[in-house]
Amino acid sequence: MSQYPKAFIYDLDGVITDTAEFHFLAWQKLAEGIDITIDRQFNEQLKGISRLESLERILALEPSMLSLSSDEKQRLANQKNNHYLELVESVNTDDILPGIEQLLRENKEHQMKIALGSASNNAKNIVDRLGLTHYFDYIVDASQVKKGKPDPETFTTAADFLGVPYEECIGIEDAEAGVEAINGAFMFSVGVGAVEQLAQADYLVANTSELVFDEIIKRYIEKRTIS
Ligand code: B16
Ligand code: MG
Repeated sequence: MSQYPKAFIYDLDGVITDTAEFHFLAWQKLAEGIDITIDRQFNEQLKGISRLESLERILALEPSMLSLSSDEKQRLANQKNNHYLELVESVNTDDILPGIEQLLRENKEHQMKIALGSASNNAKNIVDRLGLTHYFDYIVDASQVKKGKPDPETFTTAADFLGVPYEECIGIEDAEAGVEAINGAFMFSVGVGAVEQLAQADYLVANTSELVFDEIIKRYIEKRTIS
């Protein structure tokens, strides 16, 4: 038991629920309004990245847009968020990704701490809509960190609040920037997605239904034994 990790820190978008599609649709609508086209492949690099940083990456596709004032950029970011908030109104308990609630339950059964580490300012709202708030000992969203992913601050802020050493935490992420953040915090990283983006994860699964508690713990213990 002492070899077990003491905390699990979950990313939100792409791990607990698939809000990535809503972020994509909201950005696409915003981009269309300023004559920029984005596709799902481009959207991959926006995953886990803050709202303003995502906007900068979109504007960089059309160099004339880079001269916009910061007020104008803020206005566009707000507009995107309004599109996003309209889309997430339909989010409910059916939108929890497969395997997630089972994993949260097993964390609780093993007296492990549970935190959320999200780059989204809407994280608390989404977790509430999913009916999962009671599982979380702490929620870190974009408002609590100075440096977003790939900086480790999102994950270290959660572990510091929980009082758990970083090496005894497991972080779960679907984004390249997120896996980099977990690794940078010297936590055990579980990646959900494709090896092309997440090769740096300590343990990689293709989708959330493969997030099996016993297997994650086994891999964590193996890594801790070797290092
Ligand atoms: P918001 P995560 C991230 O959530 C999303 O992956 C990313 O696409 C989004 O831009 C970011 O949150 C900010 O979201 O506009 O709601 O503040 O994956 O870190 O849970
Ligand atoms: Mg994510």
